Amino acid sequence: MKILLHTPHAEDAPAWVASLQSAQPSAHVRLWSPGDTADADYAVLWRPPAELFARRGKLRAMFVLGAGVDALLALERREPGTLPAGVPLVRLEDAGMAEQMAQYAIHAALRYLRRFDEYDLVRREHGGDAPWRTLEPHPRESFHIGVLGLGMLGAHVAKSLASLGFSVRGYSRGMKTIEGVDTFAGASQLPAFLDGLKLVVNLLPSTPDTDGILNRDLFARLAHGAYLVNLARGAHLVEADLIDALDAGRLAAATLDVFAQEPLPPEHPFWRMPRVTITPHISALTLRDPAARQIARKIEALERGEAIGGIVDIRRGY
Ligand code: OXD
Repeated sequence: MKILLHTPHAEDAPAWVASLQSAQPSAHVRLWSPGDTADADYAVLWRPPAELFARRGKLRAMFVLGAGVDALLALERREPGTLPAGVPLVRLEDAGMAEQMAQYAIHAALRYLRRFDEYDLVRREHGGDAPWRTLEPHPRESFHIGVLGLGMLGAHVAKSLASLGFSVRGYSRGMKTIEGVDTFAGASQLPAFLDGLKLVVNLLPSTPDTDGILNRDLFARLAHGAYLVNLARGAHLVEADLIDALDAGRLAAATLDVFAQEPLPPEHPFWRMPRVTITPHISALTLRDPAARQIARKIEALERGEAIGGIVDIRRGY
C-alpha cells in the first residue's frame, strides 16, 4: 500500500513520514514533491497545492492533518474539479486536540473572569509605579460563556467549562444535547444564544455560511464589555468590527489564535492593541503520533470495508 504525504512544513516532514510509517509498517510512505504523479492508495495532506491532484490515479481516501478542511474546500471552490470526485475526504477527530482546546479556553475564561489581563496591562503601563489596587472579579453567576460550534472540539470545550461551574451555552447548526450546557441550534436561535453572553469562544467550522459571523451585529448582542476568544479561523472575524468594538468599549478584550492572514503581518493593528492577546495558531496542535495512529486505524478499517468517522460532507463544508 502506498501513502502519499504532503506538508508545507519541510522541517517536520521526515518526522511525519516516520510516524506514519511506524503506525502502518507494511505501507510505503513517501513525501510528495512537485512532479510526483506516481500511484498512491491514500493521501495524507496539509495544505496541498492543486498540482498534487493532477494526473493522479484513483486514491481510496484523502486524510487531512487537522480538524479544519476549509483550505482544501476553498481550493476546490477556486479551481473546481481539483479534488478527485468520489474520494472520501477525512478530517482528524480529536487526536489530542480537544484537550488542548479546552486548556486554552479555560485559561482565557479564568484570565478574564479574574481580570488577570487587566493586572498585566496596569503593570505594563506603570512598571514598579503600578498602583497596588484590587479589581473586583466579575461575578461568576453573570459570566455566561457561549461556545459557537459543538463539533468534537466545541462540545469538549463547552463540557470542560461547565465542569468548572461556569454557566455555558452552546450553539450549533443542528440541535445537540450536552450535559450541563444549554444548547441552541440554527440561525433562528442565534440571538437567544448570544443574548448577554460575557465571553464567546468560537469553534465553528469555516464555511461560506459562517465566515464573517464574528461581526458588529453579533458583538451588539453580547453583554457590554464582553470578551471574544477565536480559536477557529480568521475568516470568521470581521477585523474592522472587532477594532471598533474594542475602541468603543463594547468588547473589553479579545484573544485571537487565528487570523485572516497568517503569520499576522508585522504592520497589523492587532499587534499594537494591548487588549488583543495574540497566539500563533497554537490552540490545538496536531500531535504527530496520535494523528498518525488514527489515520492508520482508519486505513485498516477502510481496507476491511468498514465505515469510518470523520468523513467530510463536502456540500455542507465540514
Ligand atoms: C486544524 C488547525 O484545523 O490546526 O486542525 O487549524
